[in-house]
Amino acid sequence: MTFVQRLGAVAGLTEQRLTELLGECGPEEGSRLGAAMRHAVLGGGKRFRPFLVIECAGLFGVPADAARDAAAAFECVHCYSLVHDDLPSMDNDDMRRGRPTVHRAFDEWTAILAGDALLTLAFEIMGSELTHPDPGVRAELTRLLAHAAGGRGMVLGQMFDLEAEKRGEPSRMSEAHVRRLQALKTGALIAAACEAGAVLGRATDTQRLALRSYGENLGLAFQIADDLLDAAGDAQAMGKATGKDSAAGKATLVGIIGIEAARAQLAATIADAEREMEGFGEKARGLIEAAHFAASRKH
Ligand code: GRG
Repeated sequence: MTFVQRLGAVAGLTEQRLTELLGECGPEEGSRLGAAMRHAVLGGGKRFRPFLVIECAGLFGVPADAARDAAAAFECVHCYSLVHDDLPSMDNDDMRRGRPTVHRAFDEWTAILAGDALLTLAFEIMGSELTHPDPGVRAELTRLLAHAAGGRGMVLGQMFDLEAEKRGEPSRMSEAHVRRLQALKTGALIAAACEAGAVLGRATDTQRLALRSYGENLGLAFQIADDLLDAAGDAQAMGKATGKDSAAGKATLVGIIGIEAARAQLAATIADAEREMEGFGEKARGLIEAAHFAASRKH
C-alpha cells in the first residue's frame, strides 16, 4: 500500500469510528448541537493525527483496531480546536475543509458549544475501557492528551498567536518566540499523537522519546509548510482562505526569516524527523513518508 492509500484507509476507519462514537456518546442526531458536532468532525480532514497514533502504535505490533479509539479522541480535540480557531473572535474564517465553518453553517454560540462538547467527548472516549483494557494505559493516554491540548500546550500556543496578532505582543517578535508558539499550537498535539502510539505499544523510554522527538519535528514541518502554503497557496486546494497571515500581521517563521530560509528549515526538520526513526528499521517507512507528506502537502 502506498502512503496515500494508508492515509486514506486510516481516514476511512476514523470516519466510521467517529460516526459510531458520536452516535453512542454524542447528542441526539436531530439536535442542533449534534448536527453542529457532526458538521465539525465528519466528512473531511486528512485525519493526520489519527494516522500518527495508529502508525506509531503499529511499530510495536498494535493492530489499527486496537488504536482507533485513542486516534479518534485525538481527532476530536483537533476538530474542536479548528471550530474555536475559526470563530470571529479568533481567526475569523468562513471556510474550513472546503465547507462553511461551524459558526457560519450554524451560529457563533452553537460553534462554541459544539467545540466544548467535542473537547469533553475526547476525554470520555479516552477514559473508556474500549480504548484500552488497562486503566494505567488509559490514564497515561488521558494525561498525555490533556497536557498537549491545555494551558501548557495547544491553548498556550493559541494564546501566544492571538497576543501577537491582536495585541502586538511581544513588540519585537523573535524567531525563538515564533518557534515556541508553533511548537505549542501545532506541534504539541502532533507530538502527543506519536507518543500515544508508543504508550499503546508499551514502548521503552528510549523508543517513546524517539517518537516524541519525531513528532516534534513533524509538527514543526507541518506548521512551516502551512505558513508556506498560506504565503503562496491556493485557496481552493486548501479549502480555506490563504494569504491571511501577512495580512493579519501574524507571527510566522516565513514572515521573520523569509520564504527561502523557511524552505531550508523545512528540509532540515524533515531530515531530523527521519533520523529519529533510524532505530525502527523498515517498519518506520510509513512515518518517514508521513514527514515528507507534511512538508510537501498542498492542503
Ligand atoms: C482554539 C485552543 C485553540 C487552538 C487552535 C489548530 C489550531 C489551534 C489552529 C489552527 C490554525 C492553523 C491553520 C494551524 C496550522 C496547522 C494546522 C493545525 C492545520 C490544520 O490541520 P490539518 O491540516 O487539517 O491537519 P485537517 O482539515 O486535514 O484536519
